[in-house]
Amino acid sequence: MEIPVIRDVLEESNALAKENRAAFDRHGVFVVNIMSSPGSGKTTLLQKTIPILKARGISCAVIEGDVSSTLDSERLAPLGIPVIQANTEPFGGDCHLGSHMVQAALKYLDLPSIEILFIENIGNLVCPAEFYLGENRKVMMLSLTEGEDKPTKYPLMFRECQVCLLSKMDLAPHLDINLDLLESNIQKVNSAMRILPISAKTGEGLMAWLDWLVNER
Ligand SMILES: Nc1nc2c(ncn2[C@@H]2O[C@H](COP(=O)(O)OP(=O)(O)OP(=O)(O)O)[C@@H](O)[C@H]2O)c(=O)[nH]1
Ligand SMILES: [Mg+2]
Repeated sequence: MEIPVIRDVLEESNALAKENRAAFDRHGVFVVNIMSSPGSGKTTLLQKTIPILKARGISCAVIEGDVSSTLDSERLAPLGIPVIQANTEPFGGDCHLGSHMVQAALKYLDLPSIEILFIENIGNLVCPAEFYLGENRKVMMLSLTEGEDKPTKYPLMFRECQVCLLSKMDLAPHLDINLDLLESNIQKVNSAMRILPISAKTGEGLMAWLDWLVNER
């Protein structure tokens, strides 16, 4: 008797991601998957970024990933853009968004009217890096409070992403973080990675981040 073996556990996931990507491409939607540990500042950055994009006439939407709750979506709702909350708790509490969840969220979005779709992935520095969702770019955030050793200890996230936003720069004077060491640790893992220091609190680096977004689109 021949026993079927699923050789690529990601096969099905990637097939759905490709369908997502085809839908994004068909409608000219630029999709950015933002990933980080819990609390690095993803939602806060979106709260600062989206109003500026809106003021420039660029329409945005967000798929908000969390294990549980609609708290982050509630923070983004006042921006007046489409926000879809994707919770994994009812399906076992996955620590990352899957391409099937993005596909489910697309049913609630009018893609032709969206220019940039942000996917805020579930806060986790490991699992989200493993899954392609159909996005155009993967961006990660590392807050200064997390330490210089994270690129060495959690390399996949740093390898997979094109940009590392170093967040909470305003806290630098209060921390013992060695920024040169952190940057060199990032470069050892991914020498092509673009490092953008930002502070959502003071606005430092926000323009460089917006320039990157607009240019990449
Ligand atoms: N000092 C400082 N605090 C910040 C900054 N950005 C975010 N925070 C704070 O960090 C905390 C977490 O921010 P969030 O934006 O909720 O982080 P998140 O990555 O979306 O968190 P999860 O969705 O739970 O993974 C909040 O208390 C923010 O006010 C910053 O630039 N400087
Ligand atoms: Mg958040």
